[in-house]
Amino acid sequence: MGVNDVINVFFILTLSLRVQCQAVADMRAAMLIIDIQTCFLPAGSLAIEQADIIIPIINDLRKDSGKLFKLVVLSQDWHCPKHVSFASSHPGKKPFETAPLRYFSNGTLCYDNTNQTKVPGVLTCPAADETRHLEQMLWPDHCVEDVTSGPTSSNISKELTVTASDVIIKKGTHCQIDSYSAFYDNGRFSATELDAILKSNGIDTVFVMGLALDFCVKYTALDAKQLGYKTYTVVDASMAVAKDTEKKALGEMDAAGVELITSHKVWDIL
Ligand code: VGL
Ligand code: ZN
Repeated sequence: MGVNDVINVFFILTLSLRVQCQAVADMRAAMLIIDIQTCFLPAGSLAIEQADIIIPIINDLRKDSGKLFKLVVLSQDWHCPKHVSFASSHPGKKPFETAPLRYFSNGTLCYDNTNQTKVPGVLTCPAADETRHLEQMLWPDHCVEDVTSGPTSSNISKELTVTASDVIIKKGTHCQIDSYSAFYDNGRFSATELDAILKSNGIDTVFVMGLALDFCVKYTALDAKQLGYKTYTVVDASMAVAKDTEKKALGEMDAAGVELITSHKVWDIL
């Protein structure tokens, strides 16, 4: 091997190193892993059928392309024991029925005599309609704050790979309003810290996956897109509550410009 060969090898090595560093420097993508919690898994109180099969897919994504994500965010549905989204908070109502809810403009719930959704301690709505209406789907008690065992546990699954640098975002933390999106509550009265955390890390692209595809994954992806992030929903790393709402959710995300992909595609995009 002559001097020129040595120089050439050196040149090629430093070039490939620079290309790799460039890839790392340009890495502005985050993984948003939504609500992989006991309450939504097969033994949970709001069990999503076969939800457990997506966990190894998410873990593999972290393993194979994990170093290419600048940030991994885990969201956690986190409700007070008498949360307004629980059917048990509405006398006479059963899970999967809906209830009309009315809110003052500051996001506090008011009680409208025309519906049967009286929640203890809630003020009566003003006669003049200065309130916002939300049709709330009522759920079984689930993901109760600080409950760490049993079907209503809000624990993140022990099967999911979690590392010390992961960011955890709690959602649904206000007793009187539900929150499907990891960015805002359902009335958009308040925001979580997610957008600020993504922005402060220079994130411009998000890959959303988890539970449930037709609720929290959908609303998180729609909000991410609206907030200006390049947004991908990883469909095979997500599971829906029901087939009909799954189809509708995929259509809504597609129409909003969210890219629907499978986990195999992630590596090609990054
Ligand atoms: C969810 C229903 C109620 C979800 C949360 O994570 O999709 N669904 N709370
Ligand atoms: Zn919930």
